[in-house]
Amino acid sequence: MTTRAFLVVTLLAFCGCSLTFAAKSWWETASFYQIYPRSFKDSDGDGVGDLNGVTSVLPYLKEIGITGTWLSPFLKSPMADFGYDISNFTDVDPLFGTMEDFERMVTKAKELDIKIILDFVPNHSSDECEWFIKSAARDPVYKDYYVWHPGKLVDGIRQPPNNWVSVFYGSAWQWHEERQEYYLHQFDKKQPDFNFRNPAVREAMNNVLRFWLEKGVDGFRIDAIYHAFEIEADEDGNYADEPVSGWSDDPQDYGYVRHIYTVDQWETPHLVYEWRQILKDYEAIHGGDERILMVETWSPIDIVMHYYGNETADGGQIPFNFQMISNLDYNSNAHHYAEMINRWFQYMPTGRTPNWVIGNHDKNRVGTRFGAERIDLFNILLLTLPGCSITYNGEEIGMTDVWISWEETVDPQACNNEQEGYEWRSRDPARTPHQWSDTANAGFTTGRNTWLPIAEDYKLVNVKRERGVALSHLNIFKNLQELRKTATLQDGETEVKALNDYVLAVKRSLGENYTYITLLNIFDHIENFNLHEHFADLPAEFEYVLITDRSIKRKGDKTPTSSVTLMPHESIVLKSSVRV
Ligand SMILES: *[C@@H]1O[C@H](CO)[C@@H](O)[C@H](O)[C@H]1NC(C)=O
Ligand SMILES: *[C@@H]1O[C@H](CO)[C@@H](O)[C@H](O)[C@H]1NC(C)=O
Ligand SMILES: *[C@@H]1O[C@H](CO)[C@@H](O)[C@H](O)[C@H]1NC(C)=O
Ligand SMILES: CC(=O)N[C@H]1CO[C@H](CO)[C@@H](O)[C@@H]1O
Ligand SMILES: [Ca+2]
Ligand SMILES: [Ca+2]
Repeated sequence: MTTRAFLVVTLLAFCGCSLTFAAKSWWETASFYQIYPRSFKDSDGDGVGDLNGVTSVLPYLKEIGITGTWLSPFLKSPMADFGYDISNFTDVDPLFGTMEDFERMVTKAKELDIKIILDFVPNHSSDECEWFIKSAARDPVYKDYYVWHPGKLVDGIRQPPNNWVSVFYGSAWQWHEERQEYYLHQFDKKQPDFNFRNPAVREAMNNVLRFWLEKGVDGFRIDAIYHAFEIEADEDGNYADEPVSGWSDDPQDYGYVRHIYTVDQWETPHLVYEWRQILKDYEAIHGGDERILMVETWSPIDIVMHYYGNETADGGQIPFNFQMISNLDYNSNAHHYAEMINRWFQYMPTGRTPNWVIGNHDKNRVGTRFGAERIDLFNILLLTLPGCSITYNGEEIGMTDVWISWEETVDPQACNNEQEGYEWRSRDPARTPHQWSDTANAGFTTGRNTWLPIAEDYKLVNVKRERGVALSHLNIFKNLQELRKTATLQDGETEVKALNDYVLAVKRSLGENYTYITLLNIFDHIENFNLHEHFADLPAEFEYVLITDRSIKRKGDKTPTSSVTLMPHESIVLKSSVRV
């Protein structure tokens, strides 16, 4: 045996690492948490959450095992879309605090070893952004920062350039009196789209990334990237109509046309590669842990995969995996679950890391979409699958949607439309204030009013109470984070399968280490399985390491592998009694 081979063998024996030797980067098994700052914690009693509020509860993130948090925007904004309409990309909105407050938050997060990820909203700016104002005034530097068009004349009447529709209803083109042209807005008319075909715009956005890297952020979550590019104008400067979909008979409705020219243009992933290079350049000069990009795109899965990178360029480390959000509902059975999870593995390029998302500020809460009896199920699933998990604030305590009257509704996606059907369009129900305690306004604010109502169930569903209840959603979440630290859950192989229509199993194994099996009973039947019939090479006995309030077994109880029983809606994690 040569010395070198001997060294490798002893190293392997010594540290017990798996044969693929590469050390993992911090984010690869991270547990991320999305904070919606308006609703997390209010520090000054105005009823709106803010940065000092977030700073004050960072120890809570530590308590629940969070590695990093991405925060929805808190940048300068007229708040036509609650901060997704940014008027200054390098300034904090006074509603959320000051740049000094931001810096304090970063410092505190670093002390606690929690990574801070900023929401980067490149698809548009606010119409109150200085760049837009100058563009409208045809300032030579900014003239082409946005997508402008004179429109067309039909019978002498000026019409928008084409039939493109905004996500928030109505034409995607807005007439601008001063410039005497239309500008493109894929969202609200107060959110003009940038012209990413202009190199100056790309450089301006690159500088925004550099600015925040200098401020110490650990990465960015890129909002709605699939809207970045539109099809190029033809020789006459015109943009083609999108084909009518046949799904809606209202030409103002976003579903009226098929979006083949306004989303998912081939250039878009390359924009993300360019941004990743900026992060790498920064790391090369300043060192420190890897900076990350999370990419939000609601695209078909084969397109999503392009955001990981190509053969020569890296893209985002975490293109959000929305398979479960988009394709599962209340009635989905275990085969659907298995299929949605395995699809990601099938499509993911080798060497990349999977990620799992089940909720965010744009979707109904898990307990409302899938039923309160499945809240633990999803937390258990997300935290025992390999790769990174992303939890929307409040899901760890099992918050559910809050019904909000039309009068109290504030989400533009609902308010820009007629009243009929607003409940279906409004994203407010999943954005209500975080429930910290059973005191007034759930401990969210010391003020009298809150920007959205507090959930009626806050006296039962809150952090303080759940800390004291052994099998609360919160404590189950915390127990999961402890389990996640084991070598098998960090590095193990994964097998996901439906045992029948009702029960999903996730097996994690790692060489000669303990094997873990997550069993999720999605429905309300009692189920019994001989796990030997479903998985090879299992030892004769397993131990319960995680139970829920549906369980009749206790933690530490043993079960023969040949006969594992699940109660209705019971989700558990089992650990092999011996190393296999
Ligand atoms: C098994 O896991 C333990 C910790 O749970 C770890 O110390 C050990 O190195 C692992 N062994 C192998 C063979 O992976
Ligand atoms: C953004 O705000 C900063 C700080 O107030 C200011 O220096 C900068 O010029 C502003 N940028 C734009 C584009 O308005
Ligand atoms: C990958 O993307 C980079 C950056 O956009 C580009 O220059 C390169 O040609 C692409 N490589 C392949 C193999 O497509
Ligand atoms: C997916 C999506 O629509 N993301 C964001 C894009 O921008 C709009 C408008 O600002 C936001 O409302 C969305 O949340
Ligand atoms: Ca406040
Ligand atoms: Ca765009």
